[in-house]
Amino acid sequence: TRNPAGPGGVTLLGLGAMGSALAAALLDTGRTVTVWNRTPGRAEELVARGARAAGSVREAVAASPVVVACLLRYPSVQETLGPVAGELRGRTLVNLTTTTPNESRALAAWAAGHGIDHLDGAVMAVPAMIGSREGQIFYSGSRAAYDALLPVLGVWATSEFHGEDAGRASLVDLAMLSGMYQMFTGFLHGAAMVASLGVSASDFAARQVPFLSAMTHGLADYAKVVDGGDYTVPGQQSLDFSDLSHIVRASEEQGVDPTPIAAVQELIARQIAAGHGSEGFPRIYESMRAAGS
Ligand code: FVH
Repeated sequence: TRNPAGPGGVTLLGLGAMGSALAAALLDTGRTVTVWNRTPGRAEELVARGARAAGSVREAVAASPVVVACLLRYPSVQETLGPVAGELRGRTLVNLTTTTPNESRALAAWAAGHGIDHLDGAVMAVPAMIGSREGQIFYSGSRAAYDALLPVLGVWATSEFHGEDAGRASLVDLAMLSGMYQMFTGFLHGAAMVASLGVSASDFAARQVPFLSAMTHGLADYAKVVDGGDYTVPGQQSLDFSDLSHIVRASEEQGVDPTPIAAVQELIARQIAAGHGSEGFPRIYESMRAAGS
C-alpha cells in the first residue's frame, strides 16, 4: 500500500479513458490514489499498480482530501456527487468533467453551499497526453485550491488558472473546441465536394493542410479589427466581396449538403442586409456576439 503519511491522497471518480489516465499519472507520485467507477471492473490495472479501489462513491470520497470527478457530462456529476455532498464537506472537489460554463457555475454554487472547495477544470488533452508536458488543463474557481494542488495538477499537464469565475476555464475550452470542430467540418465538407471528382479525402487533405495552415495567419488581423471595433478600416475584404452564395450553389450543384457553408453565408447575408456590405468580413462577429443581431 502507499505511504499513508505521504502527501495528501487523491480520489478519482470515473475510470473512463481520461479518468484512468489521470489516476495512472498519480500512481508514481507517492500519493495514495483511491479510484471508483460506476461500472465495476475498471480498476484492476490501477490496483495492480498500487491504487486502492473503493466499493462506493462515499468510500472513495471519504478516502482523500482531494476528490477528482472525471465523469461524462454534468448530469453524471450531479448523480454521482449529489448523494455524498455531506461527505465532501471540508474537501476539495476538482471537476474535470466537461461541463458548460453555467453548469460549472452551478456546480460552484452547489459546492459553496456544502462547504466544498471547488476547482473546475477543462482538459485540453487526450488521455495519451496526460503525464507529459504536451497537454494543457485550464482551471477556474478556487484560487486557493489551485495553488495548493499545483504539484498534483502539474503531474497531469501544464496548468493555467483562468480566474475565480468557475465558468471561465470551460468557456475558453469550448470556444477553442468550437473553432476546431468548425475547421474539421469545413475540411470534411470540402472533401465531400471534391469526392464527386473521384478525389480522395487524403489527397484533398494533402492540399488543404498547407492552405488552411497558411490562412490561420489571417486570424490575428481579424482579431485586430474586432478589438478595434471599426469594420470600415481600409484594406479589408468587404462583406459584399465575401458573399459566398456561389460556394453554396457549387455545393448544391454537386449534390453535397451545403449546411456548414450556408451557415457562414447566412451570417454574411445578415450583415449585408443590415447595410454593412462595404465593411470588412470580420463584421459577422457582430451577428454572433449578440445572438440574432
Ligand atoms: N477522452 C478525451 O480525449 C477527452 C479530452 C477532453 C476532455 N474529455 C472529457 O473527460 C471526461 C471523461 O471522458 P472519457 O474520455 O474518460 O469518457 P469515457 O471513456 O466515456 O468515460 C466516461 C466515464 O464517465 C462515467 N459515467 C458516465 N455516466 C455516468 C453516470 N451517470 N454516473 C457515474 N459515472 C458515469 C463512466 O462510467 P461507466 O460507464 O464506466 O460506468 C466512465 O467512467 C468527459 O467529460 C469528456 O468530455 C475527454
